[in-house]
Amino acid sequence: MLVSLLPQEVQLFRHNGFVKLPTQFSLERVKALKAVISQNIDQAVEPVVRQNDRIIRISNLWSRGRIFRESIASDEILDPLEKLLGSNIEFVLNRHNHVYLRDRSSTHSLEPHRDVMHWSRTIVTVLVYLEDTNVENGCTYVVPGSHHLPDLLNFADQEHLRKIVQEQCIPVPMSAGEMLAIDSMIIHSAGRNQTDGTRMSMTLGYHSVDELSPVENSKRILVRGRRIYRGNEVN
Ligand SMILES: O=C(O)CCC(=O)C(=O)O
Repeated sequence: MLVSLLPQEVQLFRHNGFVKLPTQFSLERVKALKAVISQNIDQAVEPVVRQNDRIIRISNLWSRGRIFRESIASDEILDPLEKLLGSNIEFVLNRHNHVYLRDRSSTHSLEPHRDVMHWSRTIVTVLVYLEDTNVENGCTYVVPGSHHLPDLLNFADQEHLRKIVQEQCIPVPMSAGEMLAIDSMIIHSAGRNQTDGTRMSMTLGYHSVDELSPVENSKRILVRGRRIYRGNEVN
């Protein structure tokens, strides 16, 4: 039986802006995902992002086959997410939905950033690590609680942001198969890979079903529960 998030862990997520999921992918699943990802990279299956002629990101995972769809909609992810997002959950196609393969030369996502612009439209991002990540090979960094900070990225004086990031950012080392859920308003970045190896991870975005939207959104895939509409004119 799968374990889920405790109420206290939900509270920590709300407070800190991130939580390590109690579930993880089996090493068999990790191996199978890595094999398909390597194949996609070798065959340069579009859409991909290159840096120095090397593919460092493959995008649109949802359309890349069964193993990705099964992983994105897996109980390992959705059981704990239900505690954060409720029972009706959509996968977001047009934010993240990608795998990064980072090496020493990769510079993507090294700058501290938020994935979304406003707390009223945030998403939950799940980072799935397909290789062990640590300070040496560039694990994820977060500024705990920074999802609550107003207007931080718009400060005229970017010195504030730099100081906060420099002094308050903490590394989150994770093992292969483990998963980190973040509120996408949290200030975060990938670390620099200083090794000769790679650092592979999937970045996946989820949202609760929008109860006030009467139309289907083609950029959202229902992965658990059902679409509900609760606009005033029908209640
Ligand atoms: O891989 C990470 O540690 C962070 C990824 C990230 O920031 C992104 O994909 O937007």
